Amino acid sequence: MFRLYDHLPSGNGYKNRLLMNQLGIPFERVEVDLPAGQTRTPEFLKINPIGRIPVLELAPGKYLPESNAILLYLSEGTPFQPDDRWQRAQIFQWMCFEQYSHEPNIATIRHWTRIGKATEFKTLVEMKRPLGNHALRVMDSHLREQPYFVGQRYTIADIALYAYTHVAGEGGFVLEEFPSICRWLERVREQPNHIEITDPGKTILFLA
Ligand SMILES: N[C@@H](CCC(=O)N[C@@H](CS)C(=O)NCC(=O)O)C(=O)O
Repeated sequence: MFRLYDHLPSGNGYKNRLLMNQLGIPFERVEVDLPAGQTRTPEFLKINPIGRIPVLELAPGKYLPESNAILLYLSEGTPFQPDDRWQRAQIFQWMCFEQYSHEPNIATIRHWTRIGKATEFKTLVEMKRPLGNHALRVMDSHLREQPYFVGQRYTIADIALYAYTHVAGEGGFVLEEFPSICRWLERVREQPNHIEITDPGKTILFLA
């Protein structure tokens, strides 16, 4: 059975949990205690030298880190990743956007807010918030014309972007200002076998 090294509040981990649920792939979630520093222990660094979750263990000792690489791996040959070359390239395009323009600005502010450090990181928050809002504007304008990010249907591009967008309010982003995003969030929530970010599934603890 696949194992996902994960941390429940993580949007990156959630992308992979959500897809595996929607594909009906059984997996065991290994909860890694980030606040306790477990990602930086020698035991975890053997799993991912970068010291970050999520990591998918495909077979004993065979590890794949990076949430979007995991999405690509799991969705190959399924309706979540089209065969069409142009559509696949557009999926990669949105995933790069997510990692470069969206997650670093929206997920970080959400994280600092959740752990009560938004004031301590005030300068960074002030720098990142307009960049996060810009990313949301880009998404909203794209979704004004289309129901999903690529090919008029739900794909891993939507999963990659849904993860931190739907909880952006936890970082003080005002999603109501982006009506096309709000309608898209609803469409994503209505997909079969959708799970919430708070759903732990079958979980064991990482012991290090
Ligand atoms: N690009 C990576 C980012 C992974 C990442 O930033 N993980 C965070 C949690 S969301 C983490 O493990 N932080 C722990 C640490 O830095 O020690 C991905 O998409 O998987």
